[in-house]
Amino acid sequence: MATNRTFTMLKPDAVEKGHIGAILEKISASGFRIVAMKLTQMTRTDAETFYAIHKERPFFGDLVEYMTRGPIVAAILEKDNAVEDFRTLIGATNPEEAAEGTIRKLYAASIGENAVHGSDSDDNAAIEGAFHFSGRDIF
Ligand code: IDP
Ligand code: MG
Repeated sequence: MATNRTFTMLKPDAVEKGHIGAILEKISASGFRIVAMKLTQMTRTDAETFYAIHKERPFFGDLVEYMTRGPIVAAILEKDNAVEDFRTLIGATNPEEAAEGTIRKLYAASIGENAVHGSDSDDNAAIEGAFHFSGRDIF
C-alpha cells in the first residue's frame, strides 16, 4: 500500500448509534478518498490479533468485547499525508482530550468506546488495511 493511505474502522458504538453517514461525510469533506470499504464484524481472534500490541494492558479484555459486539465499517482512505491528517481529524484517544470538531469529540462516549480507529503509522496502515482487504477490493 502506498504511504498516502491510512486504515480506519467505524467502531461498534458508532455503528450502533447510527453515525456511519455523518462520520463518512466528515471524512469525505476532509479530502479523503475511500479506496476500500465494507460493513463487517470482527471475530474474537480478529480483535485479539488486530490489537495484539495491547494484550498486556488492563483494558484488553474489554477492548476485545467491545470491538466484537457488533458490526464495524472498515475502510482504506487515501489523501496526501493520510496517516497524520486522519489522526488529526479523529482527535485524541480520550474524547475528553479531543479537540473541538474532531470525530471523537463529536461521537465518542469514552476512552474505551471512542467511535473510530485510525492507523498510527504508514507501516501499520499497510498491515491493518491488508488485514481486512485484498486485491480487487481495493480501488
Ligand atoms: P488509538 O486508537 O488512539 O490509537 P490506542 O492507545 O492505540 O489508541 O488504543 C487502542 C484502543 O484501545 C483505543 O482506541 C480504545 O478503544 C482502547 N483504549 C485505549 N486506552 C484505553 C484505556 O485507558 N481504557 C480503555 N480503553 C482504552
Ligand atoms: Mg493505536
